[in-house]
Amino acid sequence: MKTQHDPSSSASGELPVVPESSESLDRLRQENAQLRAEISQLRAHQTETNDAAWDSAMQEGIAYADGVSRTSSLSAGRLLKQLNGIAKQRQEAGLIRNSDEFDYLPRPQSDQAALEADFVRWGYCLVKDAMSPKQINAQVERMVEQAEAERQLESAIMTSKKSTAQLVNNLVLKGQIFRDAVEFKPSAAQNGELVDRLLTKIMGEGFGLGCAHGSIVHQGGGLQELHVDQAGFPMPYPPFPFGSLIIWCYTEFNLENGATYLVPGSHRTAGGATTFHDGADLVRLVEGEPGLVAVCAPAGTCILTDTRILHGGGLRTASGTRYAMRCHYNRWFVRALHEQASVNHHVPDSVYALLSPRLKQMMGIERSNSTPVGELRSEEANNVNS
Ligand SMILES: O=C(O)CCC(=O)C(=O)O
Ligand SMILES: [Fe+2]
Repeated sequence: MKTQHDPSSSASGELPVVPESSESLDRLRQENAQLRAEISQLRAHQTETNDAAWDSAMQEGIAYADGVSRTSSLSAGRLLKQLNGIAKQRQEAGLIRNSDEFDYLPRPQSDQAALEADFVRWGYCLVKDAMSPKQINAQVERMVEQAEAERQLESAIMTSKKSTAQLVNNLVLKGQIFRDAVEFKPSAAQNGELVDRLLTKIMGEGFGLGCAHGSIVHQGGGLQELHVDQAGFPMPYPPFPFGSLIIWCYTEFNLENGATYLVPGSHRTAGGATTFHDGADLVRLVEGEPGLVAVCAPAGTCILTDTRILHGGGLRTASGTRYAMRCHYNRWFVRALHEQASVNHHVPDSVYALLSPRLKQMMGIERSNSTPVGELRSEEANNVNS
């Protein structure tokens, strides 16, 4: 039967047919969810365009700073203060659960589409068997040797009290094996190319390296305050991360072993809006469901995180040691983020000679090209500058 046009309706054409099949109901539900997500994103980014709003903004002057921050930005730093001590409190109270207790949270896997879905929904995903046991052994061996040498030289960076954790900074200067892993060569990380593809989707082509360091956590070490890894950027955050911290698990990650604590889903809403804005109640997120969890992953897993996710190093209560390499990658226009990373400031010539073109690009230290490029060629020919 043909549907009649209802003249009193606001629709100008034919009225839509009421769907009968469950297939079209599903499709409409999806469309509806998509539209709701778009509306909530638009609300989050609504712009005031009236004259009164312009007048008060102009009167306020350049006010992207919060009056406290030295970096002239409304940074997440003060917002994060509400979480001071909360990881320790929850750990002591036994309130941090292993992520594998929640059947909906990410599990290690190799299917790219499923990994992308986890990353979008929860702010992290776990690449299964990203390194083989042999590759792990070779890297741990080199890291332990380097860590020992730095302690001997009294230049070691101890990051937890009573020397229960050590940071081995600037790994790209400290071994070919680390350089190869940083640029995802299958010789150093058997599933590195998948990690590379995911990072390229997260940050776009030509992403850079913020830092690559070794993390050695013994019993009693590892605990950090909860934070985000892009806290230096002004809030509110755009609907995408500026970078991604990835963690190569050289040993098994779980609550007792000092796995990374994180709040799954704290990075964004379904529509892409940020959770981080002035006045945000972060404690509610930490105490909610699933709340703060310890990421479970067997040795060999690579954990990819969205830099907007709330997380921190977890306390190791078990005996023994947690070994990992943490690499922070950034969109191509962002410089090294980690305050400790000085890797790009001084690269000895002997190491520079060993760097691949991609590593140089990642580190932002390509040598300048002595041949003039593009429009500058004609400039040189015409000597317009003299
Ligand atoms: O090592 C970890 O588990 C996390 C460390 C971390 O979040 C960081 O160094 O920014
Ligand atoms: Fe972090």
